[in-house]
Amino acid sequence: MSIVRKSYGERAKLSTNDLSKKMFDLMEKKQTNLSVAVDVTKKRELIEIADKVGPYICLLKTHIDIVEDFDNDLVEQLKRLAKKHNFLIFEDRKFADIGSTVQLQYSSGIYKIASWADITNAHPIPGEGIITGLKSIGLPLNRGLLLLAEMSSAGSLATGSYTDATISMARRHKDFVMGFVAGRRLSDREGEDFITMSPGVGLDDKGDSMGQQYRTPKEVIGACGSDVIIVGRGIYGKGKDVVKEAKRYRDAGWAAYLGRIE
Ligand code: S5P
Repeated sequence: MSIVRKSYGERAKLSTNDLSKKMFDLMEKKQTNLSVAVDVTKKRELIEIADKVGPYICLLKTHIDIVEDFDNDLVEQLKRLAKKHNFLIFEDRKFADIGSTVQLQYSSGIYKIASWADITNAHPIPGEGIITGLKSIGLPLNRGLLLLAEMSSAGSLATGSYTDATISMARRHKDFVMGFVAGRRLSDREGEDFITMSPGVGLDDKGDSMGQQYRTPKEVIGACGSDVIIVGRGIYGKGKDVVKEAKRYRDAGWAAYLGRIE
């Protein structure tokens, strides 16, 4: 796989996927390829962190179902912060069911994810119907989907032919599938440009006690050609200064990107 030397701005111009275009444009303008994964269980904490990291991120990643005091006002506040700081919202729902079920999970229930999350993601395990189902809800709302082609955790089964089949599925739905959650750039075919977002990024630790594995922004963006670093506990973990860490990861991610395109 060759490393992409094009800037995010150039890729925005060339992209055929509306949301990728928006994402690349935002990254170029705001000079950040950092996404913060805010895995906290209290509404107030989620909003507080989102507001603090807002100026430094291109994308806020949520796990909305872990928030104990979830209500519609949380969604309204997140949307307001997204506007205030100019970032997109990614609900990391990891859908993994048949098309007809994911349609309902995406549009309905308490969370009504499709109504507020610019981006969500899905495991390709059920086959292409999962994309068709999500697309029927998301595309009319200008939403985008990431497929989990690889995972950052030790022993992940998403490797080899599974990852290859995921790329083929994405190619058949380029209007809705904007790219992948993966550890590296997966495709450099002429005329297509999937965005790659990589979790499992840390500057201080190598992993956690439950199989998470961390690499540095330099490895992920520079050597492996990914586009967005997803960082959680490295920024908001115990005793951390959230703003200081967000700046630090933003700077590290951006430096790795500049080193790659130059
Ligand atoms: O392979 C993956 C895919 C995802 S989306 N590995 C991951 O860790 N994630 C998510 O990224 C995970 O659900 C969590 O929200 C975040 C990583 O958090 P951290 O605290 O380990 O940086």
